[in-house]
Amino acid sequence: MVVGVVFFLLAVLLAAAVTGGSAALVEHTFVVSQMKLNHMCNDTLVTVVNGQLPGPALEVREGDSVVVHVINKSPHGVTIHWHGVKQQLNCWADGAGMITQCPIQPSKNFTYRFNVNGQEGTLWWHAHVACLRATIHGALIIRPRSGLDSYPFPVPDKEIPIIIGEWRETDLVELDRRFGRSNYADLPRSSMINGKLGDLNKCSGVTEENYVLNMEHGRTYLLRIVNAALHPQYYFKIAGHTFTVVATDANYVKPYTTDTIAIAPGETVDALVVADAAPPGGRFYMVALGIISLGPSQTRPVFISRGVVSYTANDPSKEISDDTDSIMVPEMPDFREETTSFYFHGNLTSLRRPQPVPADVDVRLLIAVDTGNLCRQGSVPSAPSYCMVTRMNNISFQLPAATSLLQAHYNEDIAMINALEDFPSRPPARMVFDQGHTSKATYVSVEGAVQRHSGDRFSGTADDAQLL
Ligand SMILES: *[C@@H]1O[C@H](CO)[C@@H](O)[C@H](O)[C@H]1NC(C)=O
Ligand SMILES: *[C@@H]1O[C@H](CO)[C@@H](O)[C@H](O)[C@H]1NC(C)=O
Ligand SMILES: *[C@@H]1O[C@H](CO)[C@@H](O)[C@H](O)[C@H]1NC(C)=O
Ligand SMILES: *[C@@H]1O[C@H](CO)[C@@H](O)[C@H](O)[C@H]1NC(C)=O
Ligand SMILES: [Cu+2]
Repeated sequence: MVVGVVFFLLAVLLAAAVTGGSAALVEHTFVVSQMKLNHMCNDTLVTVVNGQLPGPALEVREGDSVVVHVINKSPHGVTIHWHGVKQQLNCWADGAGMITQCPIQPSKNFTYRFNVNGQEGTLWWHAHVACLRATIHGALIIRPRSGLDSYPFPVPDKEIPIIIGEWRETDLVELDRRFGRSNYADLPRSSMINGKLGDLNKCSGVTEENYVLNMEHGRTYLLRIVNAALHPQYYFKIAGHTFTVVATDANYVKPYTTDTIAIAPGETVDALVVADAAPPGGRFYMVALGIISLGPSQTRPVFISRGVVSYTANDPSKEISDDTDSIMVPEMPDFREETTSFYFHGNLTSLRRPQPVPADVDVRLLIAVDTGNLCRQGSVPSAPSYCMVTRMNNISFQLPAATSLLQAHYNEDIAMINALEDFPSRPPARMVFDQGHTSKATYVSVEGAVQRHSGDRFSGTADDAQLL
């Protein structure tokens, strides 16, 4: 009998070995706190995880269970959203502030528990309260359960997370309040690559540090690129190199070769790079350039950060003081140009066989998304009369103030559930779909939008949908 059990266990263990092992429990502690960072002649107080910007990368295998203890030592309420994780049966762990949970209050803690099933590639995590995600973020790397040999591409020699971010000197909670009042005047001071502003940024004769990636000639690298910026898309290039895109947002794609990556905020792109550029001992700038949609008469500063790919494997601190003229510079698309991004995304197709989709349609929904201004009624005197909101079919949204939506649903809070309006199946007015380069939908004739949850109410105004 005992022998039988032992054999059974051995069989289970062997089966596990053949399939690459069983799911593991990956446990981390995230301490959220504030620290001062000095860039561009200013000390700025930033809220970060574990004293790092970007925060720590979580590395898991498909099928693993993840446990993250968040200890909030900052003065702000925070949640952590596991961006892109499907969260099947883990909805309490999704971390969307006031949707799935109330923010973790200062000096409190909260433990996230979720499973990462059926997804491989790169995702990321970020704060989901106010604009804190600008500094509270990091990569979430999901490798195949049965080992790297099951990558649908040649196994790289090394994997490198590349986090594109923005350096802002404005307090991020205050920034969120200003955005809520349609004040978009606060711009980032610079972009960042892996927390470095790069040598295009100088202040009082001090040049900001570059992110340096040492490569060995002939080796293959898998870059796991995340756009953690608040707003813009980015173009990303490395002089003298091409990328083979193999995945986006934790979905494998048919390998696509390009010299320019376009990446939207929140998006991830996994791309192979072979260190095969001549000269073999050379150095090459990598550039992240923010894309801005601008009218012909508008101007805006350019947001750009550059790092250095170096084949020299010297002491990186020595390289920065080196003569930078010898570093090869990539030719970037214009920062107002959107076609490159359009084609980049058009060339991404799934590697998997087409999934069966339902062929018979029971209900057709027409969904129009736009932004417009709403008139705030009877609200605080200091509040401005307009604030910009995004709308779907004339319905906007305001976060509840006291109870999260999931909690209200779970507790059958009827009053709160009744406050949610039914989403209309069509927009209230005819829409024009501009086929020009902006392809934005706009109302032809417009009335106001209202949505209530709790707290402030909105009422419509006559000409509130401005074309952006
Ligand atoms: C940061 O430094 C610049 C000078 O480089 C200054 O003009 C600006 O006001 C400073 N910003 C803050 C928030 O201190
Ligand atoms: C989190 O808070 C609970 C209750 O306040 C406490 O028992 C626990 O030790 C805390 N955990 C950590 C990791 O600080
Ligand atoms: C793919 O990229 C090429 C080159 O930029 C472009 O000409 C083509 O139209 C793109 N394909 C799609 C479907 O967007
Ligand atoms: C949009 O919603 C508001 C508030 O419910 C309503 O007064 C207005 O008529 C709606 N607009 C249109 C075009 O239906
Ligand atoms: Cu997200």
